[in-house]
Amino acid sequence: MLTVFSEKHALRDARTELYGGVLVPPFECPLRAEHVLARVKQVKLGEIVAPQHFDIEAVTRIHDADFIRFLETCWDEWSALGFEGEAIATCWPARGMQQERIPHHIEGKLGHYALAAETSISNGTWEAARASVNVALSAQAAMRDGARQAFALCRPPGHHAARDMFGGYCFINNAAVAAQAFLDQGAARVALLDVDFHHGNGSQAIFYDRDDVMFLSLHGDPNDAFPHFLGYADETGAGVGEGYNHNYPMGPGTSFKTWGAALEDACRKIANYAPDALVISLGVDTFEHDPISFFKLASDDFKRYGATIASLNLPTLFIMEGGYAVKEIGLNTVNVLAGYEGR
Ligand code: B3N
Ligand code: ZN
Repeated sequence: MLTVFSEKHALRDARTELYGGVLVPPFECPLRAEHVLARVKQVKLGEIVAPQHFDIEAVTRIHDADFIRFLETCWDEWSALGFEGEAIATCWPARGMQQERIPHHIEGKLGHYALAAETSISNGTWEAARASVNVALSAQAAMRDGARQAFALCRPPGHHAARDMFGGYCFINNAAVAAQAFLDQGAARVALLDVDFHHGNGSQAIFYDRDDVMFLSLHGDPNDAFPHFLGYADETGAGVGEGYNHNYPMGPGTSFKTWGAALEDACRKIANYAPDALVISLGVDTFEHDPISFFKLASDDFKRYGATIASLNLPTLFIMEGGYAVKEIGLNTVNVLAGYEGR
């Protein structure tokens, strides 16, 4: 399987994440991608290539232009004010306040465009996020040119990023941009299956009122897990999108038996939908020893579910999302890809 990887991921190297009321070193760190790349090389998964450059129009098919401009300029605006720390939102348009107004001051812009406070914007974040979406688009282009499957080793991840919001370590929604690229190249339907531990709120919101992308997500019950305010089972789509959104929230301690049954159900829905392409938001924070999650998948389970995804027999684009057990992230991620390839 082809892997696309950009060294520019390392430009996303924030010093701080807000967790438990304290600024801690981010769980989403450069070492993650390096470990995945090392494992791809170790098992000789296939060719590894650098991304091509894509015009921003591929990104603004999904994201608002003003949001992209904000991501591009946020660090400069923030650092020009002489703050000691990284850019973190502290003030939001809460209930009863103006939702649509975008204040001039960077504090106001951060509140408008942030969906949560844990993710700081640091120097280099924009460049890394831009490279990350180029990784996704390059892997997608390889499939346009004939590859049956590809692995986009994206970092930073993307599935929490909505049309005009960042957060949950995500800035540009790599999977959504890639799904849209399939459609723009002639696909009639794309399925986006999110197996990351966290609900892909950004992907869901982007495609919620559409029937050309079916979104399915297996994740920690938002009652107990980030992003808390989306990802419930009763969210089934809107308008022509009604019936094309499927959430599988699961509770603390969920085993592979339960998780695998949800995957089987999701795969049946995908097969009935008969998409032209399948995009997988591949997070491996479902791992039993992940430091921020609560599912109990073992390393071998990742191989097993890779094989389940392969049984759909669809052109499949894997997009890297979360996973914070850094020592095992390479093993678990590549197990999915190896399992998919029947190794
Ligand atoms: O959810 C958390 C969180 C939970 C537990 C933690 N422990 C026990 C150390 C630490 C953090 N934080 C909120 C931000 C989560 C972003 C998730 C990003 C992701 O992987 N999305 O797929
Ligand atoms: Zn996650």
